[in-house]
Amino acid sequence: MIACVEPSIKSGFLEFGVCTRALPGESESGDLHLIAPFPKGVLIAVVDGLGHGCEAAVAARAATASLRSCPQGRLTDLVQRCHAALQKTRGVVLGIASIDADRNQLSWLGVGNVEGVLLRADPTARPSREVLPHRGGVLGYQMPPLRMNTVPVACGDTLVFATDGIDSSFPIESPASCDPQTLADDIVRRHGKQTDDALVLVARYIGSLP
Ligand SMILES: [Mn+2]
Repeated sequence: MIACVEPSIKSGFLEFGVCTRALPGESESGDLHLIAPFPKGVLIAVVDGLGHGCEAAVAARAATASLRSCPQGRLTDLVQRCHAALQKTRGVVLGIASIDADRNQLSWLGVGNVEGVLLRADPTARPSREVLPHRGGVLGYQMPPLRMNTVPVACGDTLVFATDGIDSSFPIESPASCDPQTLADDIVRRHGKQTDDALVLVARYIGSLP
């Protein structure tokens, strides 16, 4: 069953869509997302609790609660705090990004198997896409040395996060004109695996709303 949040939502500095599907037979997904605006920025995260079902969902909820409680600040500090909050859980892998809307910068990092790509709206931009820097590991269990990148971000640029319930070879066409929710739904429908929970988050940077 596919549970979609429709239509695309505008929040803070983003227009976004999320599509998620629990492993067939499970009532709960261990894949969760978080959009947490703060003054002059927004935190965006996708977490995948280890395994699936109830215990995976418990770990994923603990991770999003930790991040939501304090969404502003250095990403490495947020992730350290999240790691500490997950010690008694199965742990999670995650992709996380923080946008500084004053500077038009995006910082991001990944731990474990979450894919992330930032697609440029400007057709002449080179490179036309950036890939999430990530390291192997599991938050709450074995945290690797974190590797964070900071890149410029412009209005219309689109961030896509996908958990490993999505075939990692999923193609992403230039989505500048594509509605974020439609794109998220499409990726899950066409590239979701039947063997794991799946979640796709598509977030387009729109700057400050008038
Ligand atoms: Mn998974």
